[in-house]
Amino acid sequence: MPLTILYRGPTERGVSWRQKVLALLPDTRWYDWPTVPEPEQVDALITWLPPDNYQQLLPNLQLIFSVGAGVDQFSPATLPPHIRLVRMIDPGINKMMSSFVLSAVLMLHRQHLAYAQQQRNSLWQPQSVALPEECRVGIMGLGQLGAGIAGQLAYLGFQVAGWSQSAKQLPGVTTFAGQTALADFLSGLDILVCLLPLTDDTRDILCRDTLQQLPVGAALINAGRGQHLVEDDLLQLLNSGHLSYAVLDVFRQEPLPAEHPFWQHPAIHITPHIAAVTRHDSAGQQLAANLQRFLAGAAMAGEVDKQKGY
Ligand code: NDP
Ligand code: OXD
Repeated sequence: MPLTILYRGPTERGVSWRQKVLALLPDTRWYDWPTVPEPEQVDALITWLPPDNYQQLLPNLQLIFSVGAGVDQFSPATLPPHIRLVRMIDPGINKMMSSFVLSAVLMLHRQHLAYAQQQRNSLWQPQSVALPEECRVGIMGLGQLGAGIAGQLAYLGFQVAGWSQSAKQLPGVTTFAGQTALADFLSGLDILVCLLPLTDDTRDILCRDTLQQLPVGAALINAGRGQHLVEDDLLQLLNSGHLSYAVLDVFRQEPLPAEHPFWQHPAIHITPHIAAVTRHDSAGQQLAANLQRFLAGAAMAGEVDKQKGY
């Protein structure tokens, strides 16, 4: 049976993905939201955010494809058993997240945020200079994104640690697993990078209790989700000097409201959720290949364990 797909998102990306899917699976029927002539025929929904009441609207839905790597917006554990959830696994996302995290680590390591402030005050004042091997970077989340980035940081000479749910072995990376190892992981870091998925276990994980286990002067990079971070706790730890800087790409409310204290804080560097952006070209190919796997009854890349939530 050919598939009927409902796509919801920017038109340009829809055109590109439709072409790639039809090139591989020419019998596919493709609807672009909000035009859904036969909603009961829709097998697969491709979207970043699900439309209201989509499960009632699409009674035969079998598949949801997130256009991004994260799936928390679908509340995976609440999906019925017959709906499978697939996140975007795409080399383009990996490359972009790598360049974001590497640039943020290097910016902190070489004190560029301090120099940016000094420049605003015409202040010529060298900061301490360290070699990469004198800087300890820890990655929370050693999945598709975190594991590769940990390896790249190790290659650059940084001391790298990683923390995940299950035990891992990665060349050049000291690994920690599970809640019981979190304190040991945190206590030896100069820079903490959050690349966790948002689940019930990871919501608010970047709170006072966790962040104050970092050594004094450590910095935070959050490219996971805004709901990982307890914002007031971060402000207090920056203001007390326990933490030196925070580089934040994701926020509890996006766009970040104009009156939010983060905007004017001298120790916070903000980017507008751009660490990794799904690309039309490579992601479209991944999507088409996954649909082909689905029709062949094969395992799809990035299918989410709905109970785990990632
Ligand atoms: P993966 O699912 O591949 O990896 C998740 C990692 O987190 C795994 O190593 C997993 O451990 C670990 N983990 C999950 N829960 C826990 C926990 N309770 N304790 C310890 N470790 C845990 O995800 P990706 O690497 O593909 O993506 C990570 C997240 O990055 C996405 O979910 C999304 O939120 C965010 N993201 C942000 C973007 C941006 O632009 N800012 C862009 C893309 C993604 P284990 O391996 O043992 O299961
Ligand atoms: C994603 C994101 O999850 O953009 O892909 O945050």
